[in-house]
Amino acid sequence: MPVSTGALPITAKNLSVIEQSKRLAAYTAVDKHILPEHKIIGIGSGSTVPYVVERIVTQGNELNKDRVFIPTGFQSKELIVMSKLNLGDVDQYPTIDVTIDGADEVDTELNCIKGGGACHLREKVLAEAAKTFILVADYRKNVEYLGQNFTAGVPIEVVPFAYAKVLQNLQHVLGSPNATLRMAKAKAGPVVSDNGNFIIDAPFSREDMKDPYTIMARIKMLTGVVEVGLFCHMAEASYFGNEDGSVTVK
Ligand code: ABF
Repeated sequence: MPVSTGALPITAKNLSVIEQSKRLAAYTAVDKHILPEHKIIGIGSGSTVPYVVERIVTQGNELNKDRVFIPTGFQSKELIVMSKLNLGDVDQYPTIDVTIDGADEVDTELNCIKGGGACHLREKVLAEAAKTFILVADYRKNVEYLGQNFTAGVPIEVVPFAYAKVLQNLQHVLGSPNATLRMAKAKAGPVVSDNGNFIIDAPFSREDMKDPYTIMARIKMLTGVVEVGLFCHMAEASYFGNEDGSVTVK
């Protein structure tokens, strides 16, 4: 059940309410879950995660000099390097103490949609590698069921060679007639992930989304699909910053 902790006052005058909410969620999650004994830390992607890193930096160089930070992609790698934290890779550290990441939507069972930023393959690897996986987001991401607000659909990473066939299967076999290939801004071409793959966004009905695990498993069976942006029963907790300065914890 959600509980409101009212953990931190929001004071920054130059941040919008949404940015303040992201920061509140991130700070609260770091304070609760990034403990002195945690040495290997996964850093996710998106616009909430910079506040996670910002808070970790305030824990001080004494603690951080003995830690290694594993990024989920180009953006978080830059963030780690710019913050002068130690950079590592998941092939060196396949077991991570805690990974903190953002989400596009989180339901009441802590299932979530991720991949709005096209990083969900690496995000899922770091989520699975983590002993504890924590989500941080602003209040707009806190939903009853997946697809409630995030209507773009489930992000699906596909190898370029197979995208047309996967798209056809999603539209005509798996019940997502509006599935589309994600295009870069100004339609300059398809969005390409950090792994050199394409992204398909596939909206599913409310009925289908009642069972996200089954949808995820069916999509993953399509040849050419690399990863699906449905994370089912992976997160231990999710923190949402609210407009009134409180934090909802699921
Ligand atoms: C990543 O960034 C995602 O998987 C998700 O698509 C997005 C969440 O972004 P934000 O923190 O910007 O809302 O974590």
